Amino acid sequence: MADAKRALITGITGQDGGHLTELLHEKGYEVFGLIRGQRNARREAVIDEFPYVTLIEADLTDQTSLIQAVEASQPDEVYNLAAVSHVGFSFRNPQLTADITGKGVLNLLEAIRIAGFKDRARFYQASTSEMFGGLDYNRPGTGYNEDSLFHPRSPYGVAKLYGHWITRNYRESYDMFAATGILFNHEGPRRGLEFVTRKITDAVARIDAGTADHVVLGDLWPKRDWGYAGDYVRGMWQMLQHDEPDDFVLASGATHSIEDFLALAFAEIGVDDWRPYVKQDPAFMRPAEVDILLGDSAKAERVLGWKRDYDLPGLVRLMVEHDVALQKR
Ligand code: NAP
Ligand code: G4F
Repeated sequence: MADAKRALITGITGQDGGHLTELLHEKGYEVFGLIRGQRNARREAVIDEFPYVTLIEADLTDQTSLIQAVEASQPDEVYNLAAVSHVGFSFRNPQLTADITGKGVLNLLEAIRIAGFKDRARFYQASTSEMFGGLDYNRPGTGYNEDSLFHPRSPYGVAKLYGHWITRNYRESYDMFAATGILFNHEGPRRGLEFVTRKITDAVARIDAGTADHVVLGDLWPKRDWGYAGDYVRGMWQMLQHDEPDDFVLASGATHSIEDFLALAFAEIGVDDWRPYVKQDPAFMRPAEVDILLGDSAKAERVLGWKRDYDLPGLVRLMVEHDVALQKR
């Protein structure tokens, strides 16, 4: 392991953290993962699945713990995936979201500088299509790209925009290799049950197993540009292997409504009409909605050679098959 590259991942207990850990391990990296809290419920699962990872206790809101994490891991690459990442939750917890998703990025960049790693560690910031806002006035026909206007529509989107710009600022001010990936929605079997795609595939599997007879959702008309998380973490890694730090959109280039996703997911268990199985509750609706997201990842494809393996039907099949198998177990 003496010559192995060393990567520090924040958010290792999350969806992308799991995919990225697998990818970096396959590539021969020594992987360090930040874990927060004195009794994190997901710690044992991470140790079981990734026994080769070194976990380091730290929190994005605690500067001292971040400096110690950088010193302990001596990273060549830092992937900042940690965040309050649920848009609905961010409306109910706006200050917490600002502290973690926004200022947490500054805390980590400063930790890298203070620990003396600014010229060694390459930094990836998990920016998001939520920064665009999906409104009519700034909706480009071909999809949002790296030059599109930002108009965040949630405390989450606003906090992420701070994280995006502070990363660019550290690149410009301190000559750090600090890259941002503006990623559109990406999903898969590791997705948390609080997000709409996994909530649907989990419910479809329960309905198929006869242990549930409906799912309760919010608005069904919003459109998202959905891809597979495994494809997107490969793009993150490619951004840090590029010869200079930059900003890249990763997206599928297609947009579909929640209704479209429901139709595909229920079709996997042989149900043609999903409507009798879906109820709606305003509790799952947001004070301001992002109407439509559509991304244009031509730059990442051209400059990095980024490619996707999954389209939406393939992604839905993967998720439903996974959740049906879970129910059978
Ligand atoms: P996720 O599954 O919700 O994971 C979030 C991670 O952040 C968890 O590991 C969580 O750890 C950690 N975390 C939260 N607060 C923390 C704190 N104060 N200190 C340290 N760690 C903390 O998110 P994801 O889907 O993997 O997304 C990864 C990143 O990409 C996030 O920043 C998200 O905002 C961004 N993003 C995601 C998408 C997408 O479609 N998935 C698209 C664009 C951008 P605990 O286990 O301790 O809670
Ligand atoms: O699955 P969602 O919660 O994802 P959302 O809000 O698009 O955010 C995700 O993608 C972002 C990238 O664009 C990331 F930055 C962010 O971290 C996160 O990963 O909701 C998708 C859509 C929304 O329009 C929401 O209003 O589904 C709608 N929806 C309808 N019913 C629901 C529900 N969303 C959730 N979570 N739960 C529902 O019951």
